[in-house]
Amino acid sequence: MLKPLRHIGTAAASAALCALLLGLSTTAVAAGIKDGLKIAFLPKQINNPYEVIADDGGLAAIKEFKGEGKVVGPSDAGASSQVQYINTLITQRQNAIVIAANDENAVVPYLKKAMSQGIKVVTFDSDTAADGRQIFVNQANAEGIGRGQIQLVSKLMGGEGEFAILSATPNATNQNTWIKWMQEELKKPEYAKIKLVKIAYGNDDDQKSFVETQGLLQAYPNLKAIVSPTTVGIAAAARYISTSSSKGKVAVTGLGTPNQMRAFVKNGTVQAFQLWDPGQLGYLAAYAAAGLASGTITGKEGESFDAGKLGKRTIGPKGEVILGPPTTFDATNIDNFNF
Ligand code: RAM
Repeated sequence: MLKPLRHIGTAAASAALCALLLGLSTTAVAAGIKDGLKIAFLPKQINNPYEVIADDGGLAAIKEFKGEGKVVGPSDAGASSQVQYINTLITQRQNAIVIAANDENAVVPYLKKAMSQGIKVVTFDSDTAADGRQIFVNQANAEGIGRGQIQLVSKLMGGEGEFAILSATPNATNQNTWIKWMQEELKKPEYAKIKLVKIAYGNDDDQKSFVETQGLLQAYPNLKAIVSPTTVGIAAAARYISTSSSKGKVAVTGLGTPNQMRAFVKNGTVQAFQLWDPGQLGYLAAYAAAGLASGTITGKEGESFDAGKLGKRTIGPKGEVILGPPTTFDATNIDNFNF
């Protein structure tokens, strides 16, 4: 009799221990995060597939810590298109706004107004000037992204020839920062035979990016590559080139989502391109916003916060939190990614 009883006792004890551990781990997922936080995502544009994945990642995080999440935003990435949404979110008394800014400065006065009323502001994907937010959640180190794009295109061009950049909007903070680092990288002697002939802007609009691609090919008959550091631009450029006589002659690379680029890799239009996981970016940004809104962090360098399945993250200089390094996709690995 003793043995089974002891056995039951042990089972009960281990069940209790399990419950305790489970309880602890549930608390750990949302360490210090208040229930019911109202967090709004404000992407560059609501109809950009990249932004949709990022926002969905944010909403998944908000569900984990039992907040109330929502996504609002403009259909174009114009400099001031987000202002009216910020004003509405202030009126609605959101606890935090998570914004991918279309312009470094245009939204700042409105975000400052939000912060002065106790609403926490996190930028992600595309930053504002530092006084417009408390934390910037960056997809990867900006210098690394910019330099990496040149290293990749140089390889695809065999180290020489003309190339053009097809960017997003002329005011996009993220693309402009990456382009600045691309130009820095180009100063190195190993790129002496590579020439950047033009920076074109497709405004993160599919049709405009398509037409700009056509224009680049016409204006620069010797073009050997187009680098498009925007998921909208690279997909439009690849679509144009895939059915043109430039296919196989002009390399297309940049930053794209594997799901949008898969067909172009398979049909030989694109050899390699890069990105990070946009869903993880939104997820991390939501946890940063929750930490600020719960008072567990203030945005100062050195503070750490719990980011759910992404673990503990630490705030770096200038309130920046970095997700991680980008991945290079090509025919050998693209099928391992579904976003
Ligand atoms: C587009 C947007 C976004 C950028 C990606 C790479 O979807 O411009 O801001 O991070 O491309």
